[in-house]
Amino acid sequence: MITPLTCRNYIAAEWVNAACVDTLESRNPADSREVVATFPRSAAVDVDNAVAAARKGYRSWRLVPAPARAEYIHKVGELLQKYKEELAQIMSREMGKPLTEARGDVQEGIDCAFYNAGEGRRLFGQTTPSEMPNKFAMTVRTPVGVCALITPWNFPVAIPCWKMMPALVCGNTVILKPAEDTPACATKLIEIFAEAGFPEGVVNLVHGVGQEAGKALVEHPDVDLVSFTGSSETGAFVASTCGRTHKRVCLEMGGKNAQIVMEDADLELALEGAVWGAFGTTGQRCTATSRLILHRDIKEKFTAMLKERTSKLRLGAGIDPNTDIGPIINETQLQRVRKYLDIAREEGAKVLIGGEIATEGELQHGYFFQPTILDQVTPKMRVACEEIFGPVVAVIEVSSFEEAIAILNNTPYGLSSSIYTRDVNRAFAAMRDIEAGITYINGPTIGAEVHLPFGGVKQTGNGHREAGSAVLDVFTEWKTVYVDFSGSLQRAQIDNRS
Ligand code: UN1
Repeated sequence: MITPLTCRNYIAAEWVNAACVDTLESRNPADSREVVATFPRSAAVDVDNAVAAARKGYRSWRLVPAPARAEYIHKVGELLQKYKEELAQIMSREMGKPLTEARGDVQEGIDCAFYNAGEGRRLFGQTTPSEMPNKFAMTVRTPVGVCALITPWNFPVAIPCWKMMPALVCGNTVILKPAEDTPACATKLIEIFAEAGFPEGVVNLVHGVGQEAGKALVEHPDVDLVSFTGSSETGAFVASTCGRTHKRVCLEMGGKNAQIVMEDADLELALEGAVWGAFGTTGQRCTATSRLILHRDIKEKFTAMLKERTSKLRLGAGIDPNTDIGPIINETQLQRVRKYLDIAREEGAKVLIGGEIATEGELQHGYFFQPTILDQVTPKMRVACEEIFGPVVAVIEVSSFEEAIAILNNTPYGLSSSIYTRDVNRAFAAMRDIEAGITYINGPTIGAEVHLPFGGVKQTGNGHREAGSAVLDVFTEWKTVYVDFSGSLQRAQIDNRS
């Protein structure tokens, strides 16, 4: 057993204890006997301290030229490269994903660093003609202020990076409140930010429980912006609180992503996409494929192929190089997935493979669920509508392209989507008609890249996008500037034309 890491808060460039001595633990989901880290149960007073530090830091950070701010981000990118393996090992133990995926998660953070570092020399505004002679008009981006960033456990490095890096390059200061399940990942990540030498108060970390530290941050009157990735229920609370307290808010919530496989698709390719999209990261991505919409002409063949391929997947600890599928994050989530299987059976879905908690050998010590295919699912069943967030995929049969698109769209969510077809006309029609923030043609629903907008329509989000240059609209305010060099008063909105 490795000694658990003792995590502390990071406020005003110091590692500090929380006011309350209570601590909580994160455990290895592949072997719940192992404590990975202990972390403080921060209260409103700790949040107050972090917000005060971030406010103080903001006064000078906003005035640091953006290219100089970007150099810190670049340094974080280099340090992430240096500590990549160490971070990936911690992540595999604390969150459970296979090492190859954990390295990919850190790499996403590295890519995000170098992309956002480049933004320091862009942050473009516009210039445009004025109605008046000898008058100049332009727009500039200005920071929003103190940003509370509330992040989930499923991408414990990449998602904090997505939020912190653009926020910082735009001149904001940040308080990260990471998920309770992954405090060690957050601590290691913030150690890297500390090593990069950001000025005091620019980067802050507050551990704790969502209902306590998270809630206090969202309600805090001196927080200007909340960026949240997580469940729809918590997102609704965040949205309403931010509405009431007049904060800017960016939400990234649930998904019920589907992959369509048409009768003309390359079935081997679609199969690999389905397996990776549904069972990669144990189905615990908000982009995971949780519905497979199959054309009736290939449905029997494709589900047989899928069953065969799924039967070969090996469950195990993330740090074991033979593992294809890691554990579910914790007992609560494991039981939630199991309950959905009860619901599926009651609703009349057929369990083609899997469907149970895995308990053989070493697996009994962890939170493992067998990769599961549900057949004969109809669009109205709860398992076809609700986000499960586990290795469970629901198969729905359709008779036409139009029906496939209609069923894909028949969900309150709209994050990711995919269609496998060789017909270029259908591919373009799908691109146009699918209601989702992301559509893949002949690729799985997972695997978004950091330089493109990430986010969803309908109940997945609130109209914002993360990543790419679109995220700048979250972390900056537009300022419109008019410069009148005529030397005389020019009155706008006066019309002398008769
Ligand atoms: C998430 O699950 O919240 O597109 C993020 C993907 C990853 C990010 C997933 N790049 O699958």
